Amino acid sequence: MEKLIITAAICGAEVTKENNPAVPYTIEELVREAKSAYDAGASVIHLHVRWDDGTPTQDSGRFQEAVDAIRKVCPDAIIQPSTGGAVGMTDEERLASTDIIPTPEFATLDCGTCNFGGDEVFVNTENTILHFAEVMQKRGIKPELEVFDKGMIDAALKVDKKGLLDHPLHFDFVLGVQMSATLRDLVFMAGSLPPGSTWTATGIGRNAFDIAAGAIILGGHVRVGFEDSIYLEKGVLAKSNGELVEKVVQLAKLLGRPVATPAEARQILSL
Ligand code: KMH
Ligand code: ZN
Repeated sequence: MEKLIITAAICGAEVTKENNPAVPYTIEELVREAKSAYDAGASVIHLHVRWDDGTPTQDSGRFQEAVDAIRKVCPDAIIQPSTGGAVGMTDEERLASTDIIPTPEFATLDCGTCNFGGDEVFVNTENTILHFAEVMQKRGIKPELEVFDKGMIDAALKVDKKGLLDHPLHFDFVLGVQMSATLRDLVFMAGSLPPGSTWTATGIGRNAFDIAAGAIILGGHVRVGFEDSIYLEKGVLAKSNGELVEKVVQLAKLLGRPVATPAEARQILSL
């Protein structure tokens, strides 16, 4: 089995310091959290940024500042800007996170519209998905295809049919937002991909580590971090993203799956 790629989603756009005081907002806090995750074994940093007051932004200057600062302490990490941003942002606003130097090697591409709790809807129309795929392909950015349910795999494959995705494809299954975070559904999703694809799984909230264990066993890769879950175990807040990554590293060790370095992750992902 391939070595395990661990992605740390260190910040997100929704979680706040009220949820967990260690959630990073400032550049210094983002650097601290990225370094804790990288030191623990993460090879990919999935990045959202905030203004100092916690407001999410896709401002390219803020991304540039964050990436440059993270790069100083995690020199070979794969930094993956979010193009999802926060609910309600325009497409152009969202894509601005990739307008940095050097052009990112990897970025997310969300493959459908989904409910985000209450009245919140994360909108990704077919034209948005096509537009993001076209821009990323032109600029040589590998998309991580974010899928929140099975239909989004099919939506991604429609984009692929138009020639807008370079192979091999890489997916991230986000389980526990729209579809349930169960091993049954993880197995179904993993079995629904074209041959040669790679995939990562993310379990939201209390399912983070069940899904991580399932992904490790099934030959997928794992994403954890404050964007997805703030608890190390029931009732115990994680003090850092590094603690969440460390728990995945322990699971991988118990299950006999070595963890990939950033160089190995680049090879597995064909970056
Ligand atoms: N914050 C969500 C609205 C991504 O990073 O591409 C979108 C999101 C997905 O987090
Ligand atoms: Zn994200």
